[in-house]
Formats: sequence, C-alpha cells, structure tokens
Amino acid sequence: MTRQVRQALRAQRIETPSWAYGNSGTRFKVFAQQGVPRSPWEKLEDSAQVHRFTGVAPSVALHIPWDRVDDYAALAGHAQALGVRVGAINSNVFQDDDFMLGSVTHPSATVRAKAVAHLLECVDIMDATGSDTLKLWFSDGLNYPGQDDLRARQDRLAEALRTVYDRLGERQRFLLEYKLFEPAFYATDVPDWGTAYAHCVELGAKAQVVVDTGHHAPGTNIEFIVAFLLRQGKLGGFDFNSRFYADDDLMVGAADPFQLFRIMSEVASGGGLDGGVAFMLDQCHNIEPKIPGQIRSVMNVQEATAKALLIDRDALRKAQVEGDVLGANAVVMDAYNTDVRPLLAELRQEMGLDPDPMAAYARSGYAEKIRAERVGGAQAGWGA
Ligand code: PSV
Ligand code: MN
Repeated sequence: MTRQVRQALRAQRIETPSWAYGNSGTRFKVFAQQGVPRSPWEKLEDSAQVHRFTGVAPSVALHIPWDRVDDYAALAGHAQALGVRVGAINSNVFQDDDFMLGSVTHPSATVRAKAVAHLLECVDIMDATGSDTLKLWFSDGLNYPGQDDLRARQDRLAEALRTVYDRLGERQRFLLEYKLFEPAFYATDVPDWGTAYAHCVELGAKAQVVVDTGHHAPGTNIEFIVAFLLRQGKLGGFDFNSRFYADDDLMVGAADPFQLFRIMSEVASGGGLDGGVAFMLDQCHNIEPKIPGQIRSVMNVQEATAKALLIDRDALRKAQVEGDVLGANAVVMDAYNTDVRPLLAELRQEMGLDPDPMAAYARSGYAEKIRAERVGGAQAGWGA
C-alpha cells in the first residue's frame, strides 16, 4: 500500500448514528436487547466505543426529537469528554400526528409552519452543539392520485427549504435526502436525486444532496449518481446501509460489497475523499448486537475504500484510451479482489489500535458492563 493510500485511509472519517444504538425492528416487532442506552448520553457513550476500536468514527449524528435534551451544550461537552463530537443533526417531521398528510408540503399553512419551526429548532441545536450539518429527510408524499397537487407541493417545499437555508450560519450546510417511496406509496415529494439536486442548485452552495444507499429502485446505478453529484460539487454525503428489497437499513457492505466498492471508486476518483463528503451510517441493528454492528459497518466502509484506492488509475486510463475493454475491467476487478484486511490491520497497528476491532471490543468487557449497569429506565428506540 502506498503512502498516499495509507494517508487517505487514516484521514477518512465515518459517522455513526445515535439511533443505531437504540432498539429497532420492523413494523412486526421491535426486539429489545440488554444493555441498550436509555438516553442520548448513553448513546454517545456507545458511539465512543466504536471510535475507540476503529479510530475513524469520531462523530455521532443526532436525531431530533429522539435525542432531545434540556442542555445541548452539555451534551456536546459529554461527547467531547468521551473523545467524540456531535455530527449531523437529523430533523424529524414524520412522527407527529399533524404530519399525516405531509410536513413542509402539507396543504395547511399552519402545519407547514409547525414543520419549518422544527427545522429551525434543529439549526438552533446545531449552534448549541457545534454541528455543521443539518440532514433533511421528508416523508411527504401521496398515497392516491388526486390526493393533493404535485406542483403546489414542490412550491411549498421550495419555500420551506429557502427559509431554513437563510437561517444557516457561515459554516453550516444542509443535506437534502431523497427516497424513492415509503411511507408514501403513490408519489413522494423528494423521490430522487434529480429533485433533491434541483432544489439544492436553486438554493446555493450550502445546500447539498445526501445519498442514502437504501433509497433507490433495484438495479439503480448509484455510482453514476455519485459521480454526477461530485462533478457538480453537490454530493454532501452518504447515509450508508444495505438493502435487499427496500429501505432495509442493514449493515453497509453486507448485501452488495461490490456496489459499495464501485461507489467508493467514484468517490475516490472524483475527489470525494478530500473532505466535504460526509460518510455517515444510517442503519438499524434489529437482531444483531448494536456496537459490534457499527464496528463491522465502519470496517466494511474502510475495506471498500481501501480497494477503491488500490485501483491502478494509470493502467486503467491507458486501457480506456486504448479501448481495451477487458483490460480496463480487469484493472478494476484486480483491486476489488485484493484482500485488504491485512493492510488495514497493519494500518490500525500503526495508529496504535488493535488490528482486529471486533475481537478487541469483545474482549473489552464493555458489553457485559452495560448489560449489568443499564437496568431499569426506558430503553431508547424509535420515538425515544
Ligand atoms: C429515512 O428512511 C431515513 O433514511 C432518514 O435518513 C431518516 O432520518 C432515517 O432514515 C432514520 O429514520
Ligand atoms: Mn437516511
């Protein structure tokens, strides 16, 4: 591994989401696990373990109101004391009864105002915690043709986004997330990257698109979207996870490691590892233990990144220019088929870490400790 590859891998940061540490499930059942955090404070403590063993996950995304506390500066201080920091603030305008027919696109001005007030509160929380990123995802959409006016909803969306955009500070930005469907099934107000991109372009440099890997139709060429957005300076970050069927939120790199590699290849060649692109996990661990699930996910992103960095770009360009189809493909596949685990283990040792984060965590006794200590209280989960 060359010095540049090592350097890039050392510098990459992967953000974990607070909600990954709480209980989660499907609409059929949420299985409670022992030792799950009872508060945002404890979620931060768990996130610090992921950073402790991987060395590359120093920030944790919050979700408001799931992580609502009285004193956000104190929460940020707690994070700092644990060696981590508050990352993106995720807004939530999808769980209040008033938002049944939409939030920022709702036909009622009163409901829209309530939604915008929540988004502005999230910017206040960014100010209090030092977060520089607001993540906006809207569940807004329609279940039936004729239910509302598609174009009017775009106008309402644009107006709300403008209000939030104008409230952002100098060093703050928002990332607009798109999602093909769910919970709305007939039409979604931000269903694809094109819609998100168009709104962000209209707004300016502080608005960028976030690509949640689980939010596409089967067979979508996500790396093309990544390449396009990067070229336009509009790729703000990723919500990484894996899908088999829909928005499954399984561990990144688990369902389709080759897709993750192809995505990271575009990120690497498009300058996306030079800062500016946030590598965030957006996952739930329904049946597996949560902290190891996050550690494994961080490692999966690192492995895909390492393989992407190993692509011999000169050889690839040469083959492409010469029209050597099989040669070019072989260069890419050689990198993908390289076992980068020994290289990453070596790198971790250089960083003063255990070469095997999963085993090191298992040995640490932290899982036993939280199981013994976190007894009583209400476990965190969706809505908590
Ligand atoms: C929506 O499916 C989403 O991907 C958004 O990022 C939310 O904030 C997150 O999941 C958690 O529900
Ligand atoms: Mn997401």
